[in-house]
Amino acid sequence: MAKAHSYKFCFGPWNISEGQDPYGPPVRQPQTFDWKLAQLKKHGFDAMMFHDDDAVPNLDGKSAKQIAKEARELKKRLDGLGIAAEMVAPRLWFHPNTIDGAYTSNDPKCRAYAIERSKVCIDIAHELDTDLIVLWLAREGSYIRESKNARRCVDYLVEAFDKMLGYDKSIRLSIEPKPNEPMDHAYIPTIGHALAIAQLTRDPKRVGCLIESAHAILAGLDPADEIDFACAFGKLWSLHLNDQNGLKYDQDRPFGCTNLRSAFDQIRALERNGYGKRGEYVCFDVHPFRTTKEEHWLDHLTNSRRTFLRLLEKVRSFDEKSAQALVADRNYQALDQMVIEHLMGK
Ligand code: GLO
Ligand code: MG
Repeated sequence: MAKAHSYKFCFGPWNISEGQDPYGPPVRQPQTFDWKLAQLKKHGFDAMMFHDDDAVPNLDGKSAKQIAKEARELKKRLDGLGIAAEMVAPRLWFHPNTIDGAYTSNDPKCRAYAIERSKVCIDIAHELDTDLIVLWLAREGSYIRESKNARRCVDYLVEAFDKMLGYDKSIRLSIEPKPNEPMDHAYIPTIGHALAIAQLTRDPKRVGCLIESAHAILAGLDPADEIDFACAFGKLWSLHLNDQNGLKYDQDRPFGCTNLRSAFDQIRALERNGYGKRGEYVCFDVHPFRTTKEEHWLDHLTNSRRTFLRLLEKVRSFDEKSAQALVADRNYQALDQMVIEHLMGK
């Protein structure tokens, strides 16, 4: 199998999930954070992604000093294990103040909470030595259109991003678009929206994006084209590879599980743009199937990594010269079959 080459891999503690869904409770006993860290290392991953409260649990009740202390302690443990923190993301969808949205809540007190919480997230990122703040804008959208003023919400979002950019001049914001779930419609559903709103902020250079394969598919878009688009702007700063079977709930399936060819195309796009060469990570935002037994609890992550590396070999051994000859001859039927044969192997 190809060596990891320039690719570095990561996942988040939430990717070792316990199996709860809207229709049933957890089916696996929660594991400790230390166990998750140890598994990450053991299975060839290099970094962990963090929500602010993955790094410092129950942070809403804690003082700034206490938060900094706990974050520093975590950093020491990560250093001891040789694990980097890829990013920190403010969890802006759990707290009662985020019921009607965070930055775009109709209530000014709730909007202020969201901004304060984001500053705490930035402080934690600082302690963990990462400059990347990921913004999955879970509840920035509406259930019914008339409940919010979408025009004003764009201003609220820009105002929040500006406050973060002004609070710490060294951080970068990486917006993770998703078109729906939990909302009916989100205000930043695609990479185009993320990169457009970046232009309205006080420092567009520090506002980029994160592509999640499933989110692109839910928006009816092709994840590989989204990758090329973001890279054309130099703005793809993180990546959540996974898979999604059609337009339904967000599935976070293992990478390549549903559409191997699309996974191949996503890696081709990463390769041609040199993704990873500037230190970016390949993260797998995947979840185990609910039926998974505890002894197989890491398999969705190790399988995603394995599929990535096997497909990377397929990308690197693809006969580009013959492919280009077929493109020149506009023989897309033969090109199509060539890709299929290559993926099927001997
Ligand atoms: C959910 C998102 C979520 C984010 C994570 C990091 O659909 O993909 O898992 O990636 O909270 O911000
Ligand atoms: Mg994600």
